[in-house]
Amino acid sequence: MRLDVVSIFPEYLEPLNVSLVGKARSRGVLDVRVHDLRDWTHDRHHTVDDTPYGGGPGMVMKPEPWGEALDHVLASGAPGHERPVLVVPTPSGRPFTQELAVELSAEPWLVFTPARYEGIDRRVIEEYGERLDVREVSIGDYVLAGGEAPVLVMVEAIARLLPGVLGNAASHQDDSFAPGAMADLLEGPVYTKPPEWRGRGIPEVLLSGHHGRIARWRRDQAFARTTGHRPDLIERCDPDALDKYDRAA
Ligand code: 6GU
Repeated sequence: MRLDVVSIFPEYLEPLNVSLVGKARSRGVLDVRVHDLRDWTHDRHHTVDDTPYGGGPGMVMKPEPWGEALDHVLASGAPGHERPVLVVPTPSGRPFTQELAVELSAEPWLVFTPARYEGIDRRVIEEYGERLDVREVSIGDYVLAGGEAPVLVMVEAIARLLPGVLGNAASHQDDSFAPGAMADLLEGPVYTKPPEWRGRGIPEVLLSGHHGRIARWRRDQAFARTTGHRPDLIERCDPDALDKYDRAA
């Protein structure tokens, strides 16, 4: 998968060289290219923003540098892969969910446009929306100073789904929010050695070797945690996904 990121803070994207995403890059699973938006400015001060039409606080990112940057990135597409999905991080976007991460992980090419200030001149989104699949996406109900941290969040969520990136393919099968048997339930607690730490032991059932009882216990823990932390997930879950034990709880 190829990923391009255009930003006025390319150094903010340095963590893409680290850990899981960094390893995917060095293994050739990911081709990540970070671009400095200011490379497509032509004035002495490398200006990327200006005051908003209609007045109001803050600044708006000018369309011309974005247009030149995106034209440059699009022109570098390999034959057969000329049209990336354009991911535009914005607090006014659609929610970024595990479902969207799965969908985007199937794309050969994603281009991210993290903005600062009050966002990008609307005409840029209109212009590329005529040629590309454009997704305006928010990572949650809070406001950040810019889209770079959301890009790191989204790339990590997407990269770990790519074949050959996680050591163990089974390790995301029962993730919180993964589709499947534990769908819509948060993951419960986990334990490892030593068997006793500061006087605290391990739940007996996990030492029993009884796979049926262990699965039952994990499911009950997941249900209890979801009820406590995210009652909204229980409300909207398919009643058939709850079993008789859950309903009794
Ligand atoms: Cl994608 N951008 C900004 N600036 N703030 C956010 C966000 C994105 N998602 C949640 N808050």
